[in-house]
Amino acid sequence: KSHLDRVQDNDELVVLTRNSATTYYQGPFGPTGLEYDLAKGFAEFLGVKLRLVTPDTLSDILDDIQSGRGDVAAAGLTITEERKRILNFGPAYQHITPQLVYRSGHRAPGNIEDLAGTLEVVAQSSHAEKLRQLQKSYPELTFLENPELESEELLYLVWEQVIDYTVADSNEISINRRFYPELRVAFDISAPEPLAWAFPPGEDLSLLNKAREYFDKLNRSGRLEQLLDHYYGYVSNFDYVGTRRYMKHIKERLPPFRKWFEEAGKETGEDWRLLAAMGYQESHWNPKAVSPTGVRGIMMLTQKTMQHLGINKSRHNAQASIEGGALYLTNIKKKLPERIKDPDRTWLALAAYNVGFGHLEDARILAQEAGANPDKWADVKKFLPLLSQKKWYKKTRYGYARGREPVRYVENIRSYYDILVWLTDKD
Ligand code: ILE
Repeated sequence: KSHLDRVQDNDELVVLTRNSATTYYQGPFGPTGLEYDLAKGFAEFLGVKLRLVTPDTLSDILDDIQSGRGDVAAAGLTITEERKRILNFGPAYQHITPQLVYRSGHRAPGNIEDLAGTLEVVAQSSHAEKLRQLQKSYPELTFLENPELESEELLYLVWEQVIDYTVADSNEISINRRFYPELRVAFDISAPEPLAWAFPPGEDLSLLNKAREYFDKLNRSGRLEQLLDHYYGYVSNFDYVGTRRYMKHIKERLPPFRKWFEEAGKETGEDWRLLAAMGYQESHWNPKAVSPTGVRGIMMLTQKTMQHLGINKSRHNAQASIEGGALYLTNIKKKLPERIKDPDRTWLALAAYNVGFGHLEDARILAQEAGANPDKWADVKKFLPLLSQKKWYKKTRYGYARGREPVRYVENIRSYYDILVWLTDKD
């Protein structure tokens, strides 16, 4: 029986992937990520169910697909010379550039000979392969292959100044720079490279040929373009403005929306300035804002959430979006145990607004198990980031989450809120 027949007989497509912002994770509004969307589409195209498997490491993904423990590996994999010898690759769906990353405040290396410090990359990654090649021309070049961590985790270590450099794919870098703006690209490690799905080795190309058909269709319909734009398009024009810029926006952008924030505040009992601070964090008070997870408008809600809240207006309608955001926040607050009082109640609810209620619960459980207080934001915020590390999220109900994101989210809103309170208390 052919590979395709087996998939169809089992009524299941087993896709090996990894948890990361560019591939697959549980977002606040359900499973998301480019690979997730592509894999789901492919399973539908084949008329079978989708089963996602997330092996522990990149090496495991490669081993598993090589020995046929999985039908396809969809994990932001680069087509490399070494891999081509042991795997079959589907069509390229995206081109990315591997880049060397350092932290601002440190000297920017000009080129590979200019590195002064520790360089770590994901073990068995395309980056390790590339660096090994470079070592032939630059024998001085040394680096470590980290067998446990994801490339996002290595980016974080650079940010934390635990290591000096890493190499990561340009798409992962741009997404992660929104949260770690101090990460900087020093230079490209190579020309752009294709990403593609990997299939088990051998002569049986029946499933791979189906994937070709599928990607052809996505290409022709413009759907692939749309997906890439959906996940990456916004990144380049997303910036973390400083306080001065924020003050300027308070004068220039906030006034037309102020009455809607006040109205939503009255309706829900929330301080309008908190809602306004959320709106700023979400969209910089831009009613046309669009983001990767399909959220839109001033308060960055999904259409589903809007409907769920009983608001049948466009999310680009500022008043509707603001009302939706406020209602959504109070709904989350109602779900938190009575005993949690403000301000912790608000900070925890905001974190859930950003990362999803289930993930917040997971972090609170981890906090409790460690003897910390699950009702205190200051404690919970130490546990949220653990949700992006396998050894922790393995034990949780909802699994991987970009746990540093809600922390930054809440802390930003708190600063925006403080400033707004300070400004409006003066007048
Ligand atoms: N694109 C890179 C690779 O294929 C990533 C490394 C997945 C983390 O190795």
